[in-house]
Amino acid sequence: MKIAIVGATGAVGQQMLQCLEERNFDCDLKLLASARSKGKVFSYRGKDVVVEELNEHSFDDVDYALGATENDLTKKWMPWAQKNNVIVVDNSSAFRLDPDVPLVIPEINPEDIAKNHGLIANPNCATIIALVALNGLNKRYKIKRIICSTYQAVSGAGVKGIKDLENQSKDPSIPSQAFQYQIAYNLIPQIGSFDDLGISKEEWKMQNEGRKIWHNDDLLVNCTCVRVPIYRSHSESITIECEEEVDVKEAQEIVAKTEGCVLKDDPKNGIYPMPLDTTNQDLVYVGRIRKDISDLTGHSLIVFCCGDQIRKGAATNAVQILEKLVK
Ligand code: 11C
Repeated sequence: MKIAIVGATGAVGQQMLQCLEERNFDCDLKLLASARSKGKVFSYRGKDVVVEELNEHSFDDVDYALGATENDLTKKWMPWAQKNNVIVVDNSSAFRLDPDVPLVIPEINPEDIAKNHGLIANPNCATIIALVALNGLNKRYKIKRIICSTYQAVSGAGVKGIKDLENQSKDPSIPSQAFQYQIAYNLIPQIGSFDDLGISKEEWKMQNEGRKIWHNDDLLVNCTCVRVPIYRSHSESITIECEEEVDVKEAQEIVAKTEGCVLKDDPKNGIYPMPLDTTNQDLVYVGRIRKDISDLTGHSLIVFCCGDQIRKGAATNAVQILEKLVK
């Protein structure tokens, strides 16, 4: 079996390589990237793999591909993969809302993988982390509405975002490559461009993608997405309004049993999720679970969650989909 990683030298592509290695994925690997990275060498399961330049013949001998490129480039190479009947798990947002393309979080809707026509989309990182945290609660209480504020790591903007934080932490006068403003010692309440309603592209994703993943077209989401000077874990403060009345103790028990989650909820003893603790591992930490006292019906709950953006928010989720596909 031959698997290609497209965009293999970026932050997500490199993490995909590491995830495959950690999971001892038995395959021949092809690493594809731009001309600039051609010839770089990486190791996979004890063998050297040389990065090749992506072109229309790259997929001639490939069975599956993991996509980790920006939307424009993804749209360019996808027909080359499809021409060769390659099954693709793609991390870009280019095809996520296409009705023919399943959008999958394996802990939530693995059954949708079987509906694929050669392409499965990986959701946005903030969406994955929130929905994994909320999935058990959604099953029990049926979430109608989500109000979310995100604290998103610089890794969401790729290697350039990580470099900006590294550089500016030492010298704030170094100009940003990935952001409109200095990110060290600052935060930026903009991720993606704004529309006429004043809502950014990133802020639409949790509603649009959440509806598709949970198969609930009535889900309402109001999101404020903020970039913060944290390297690679996103954090999210989330209020959920549910059809059923909620109970804090029961909600904690549900989260503790939810696949992909770890309950970290003993605030009086200083136990709650923090982005440093979720860095470089695959689980979503959930805590600060409490009633929303501003909703007198008792149907609303507040949670705080953190998850590694490059791993569960991107590469790990894609590799989990691939594992289910090849089974
Ligand atoms: C960020 N969530 O933190 C973005 C990165 O839709 O896959 C991923 C964008 C996406 O900037």
